[in-house]
Amino acid sequence: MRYYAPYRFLVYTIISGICLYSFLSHASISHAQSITLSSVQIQAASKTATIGKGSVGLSALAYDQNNNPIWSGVTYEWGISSSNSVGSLNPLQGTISNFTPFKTGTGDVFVIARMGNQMQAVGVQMTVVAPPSPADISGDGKVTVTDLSILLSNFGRVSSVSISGDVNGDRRVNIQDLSLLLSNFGS
Ligand SMILES: [Ca+2]
Repeated sequence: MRYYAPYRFLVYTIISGICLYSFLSHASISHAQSITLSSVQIQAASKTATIGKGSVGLSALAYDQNNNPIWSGVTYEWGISSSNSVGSLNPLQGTISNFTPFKTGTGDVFVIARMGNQMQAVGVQMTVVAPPSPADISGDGKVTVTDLSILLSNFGRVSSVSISGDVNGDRRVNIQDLSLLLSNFGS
């Protein structure tokens, strides 16, 4: 049969293709089952939070042994060190959590990632600071002689717009502002 051989070759090719497809499918399933939860990382919008200025967004993501993100099958549980609670977390489950500061200091926010019977955890230190004092005219975070100097250079001025040195915001720089500045001096 002259035409039988090519036909048989075609059949073998198709069977080989099916076998290869089957092998590759099996291989990829085996790969999926062997994902290792190698690490979890926290991304923080900021590691410094100011009291009264809202919450800071945090997100967690788990990574496999090849440092690729694991997009599904991982649960996240958030927590904060209780010995120095400087804020609260909400929600306590899921990839996203918000840190709301309420006391100055530092605290460790952590997340525990779980996948099957595998577990990884990571922490990030959050620093909570007090809102800036209105007496900090120069905006350098402290009330110093620099601020006193600015206030005194504008002393007695009245304006319809904001004036540098107007600590209490009444559009005039006077003894009240000086008093406020001196009571916050050095802070
Ligand atoms: Ca004033």
